[in-house]
Amino acid sequence: MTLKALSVGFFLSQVLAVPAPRVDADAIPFRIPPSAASSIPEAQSQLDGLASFAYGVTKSNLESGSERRRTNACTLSNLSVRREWSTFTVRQRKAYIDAVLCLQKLPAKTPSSIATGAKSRYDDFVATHVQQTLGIHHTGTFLAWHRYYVHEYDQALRNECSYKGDYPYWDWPLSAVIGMENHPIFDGSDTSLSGNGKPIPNQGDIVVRIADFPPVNLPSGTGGGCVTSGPFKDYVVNLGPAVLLLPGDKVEFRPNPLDHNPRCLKRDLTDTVIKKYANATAVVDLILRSKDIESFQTTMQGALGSDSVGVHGGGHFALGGDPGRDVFVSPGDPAFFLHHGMIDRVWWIWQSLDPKNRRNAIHGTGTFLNQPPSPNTTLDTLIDLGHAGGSVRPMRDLMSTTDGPFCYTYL
Ligand SMILES: [Cu+2]
Repeated sequence: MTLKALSVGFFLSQVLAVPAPRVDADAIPFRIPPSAASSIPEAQSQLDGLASFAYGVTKSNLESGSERRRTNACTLSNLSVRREWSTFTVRQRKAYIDAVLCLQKLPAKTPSSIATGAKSRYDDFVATHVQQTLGIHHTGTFLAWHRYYVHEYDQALRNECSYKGDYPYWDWPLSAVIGMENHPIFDGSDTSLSGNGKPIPNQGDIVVRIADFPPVNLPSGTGGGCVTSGPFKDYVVNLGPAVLLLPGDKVEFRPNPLDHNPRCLKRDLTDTVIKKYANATAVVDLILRSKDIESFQTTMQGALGSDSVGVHGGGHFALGGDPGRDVFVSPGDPAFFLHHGMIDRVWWIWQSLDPKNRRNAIHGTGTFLNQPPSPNTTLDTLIDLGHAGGSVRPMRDLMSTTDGPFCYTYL
């Protein structure tokens, strides 16, 4: 939180007014705010407080062991910490980038009979997401599936590319304050995940259409073309498009998005979108207003028929470009994995506010908006990440960041 506090120093005093992490949950003098502040600095302060509280709850659970299974080896001493990219040193950023580049060079495990376009270990993750998209968005599995997916990506970086650092996430509210291109993830430097795409002027709106619901119109950004600098300037996107939304209400797709279709990574960084859908007020409002998992995950993905794409869509559409605007192929942009780190963090915070009722809360079925109708997702529903990695696991293993196979927290 150091740099965040620095970059938005004008409300440093309020940040300091909330308890710092590394304190016992019971000792946290924290009152859950009744609602999100409309003032961005105040909402940021609320969010910092909520995250500190969640950290305290996680820590206290590990100390007491009350939430742990006896077989679980997660303790305070091996608890890994996920941090915002801005808090990484130059060296730490480079280590992470090197590991991602390594994954993009390793051979794929996905047989070409399944996906001729899966050319690298990195592509295994993209291919799995493409194959399962309609079973993992607007379903009961959405949050847990992506938690497991991000975890296995983290594991691949460590086990196959010798990564030893912390896992990074993307703090959207910071981008909403300082602008996408000023965020160290997207500033285009050697220590970013590459920046904006080459500017393409006079682009039309992006029109998001789902089923028969009224569409949501989003402005296009300040880029649109291939990224021009940074570590992923020469990175080749191999898979897709499947349903790529283009400016001017157009859609691009391939008959088989798993076929090989090499092209550059495009971005269209869009401040308007991150400011509108994923600023601090929006994030805190999502956390505080959602009283059950149904409303939490629906609001997060954009309630259909509302004019919102939620914080989830907010992050994806603020990246823009190709494959950023393709719900199937979006993990083809390396920033996806920092975006979904933040998605997971927000879920972790929300769960921590009422662990008894929220830790195992699931709502939904196994099909996108339950079309075609399918059975309800339960704690016994199995999640299979295919060639991306990991064993087939029941949902119950994926509901906690410390009780089960995972052992991490967020700062
Ligand atoms: Cu997804």
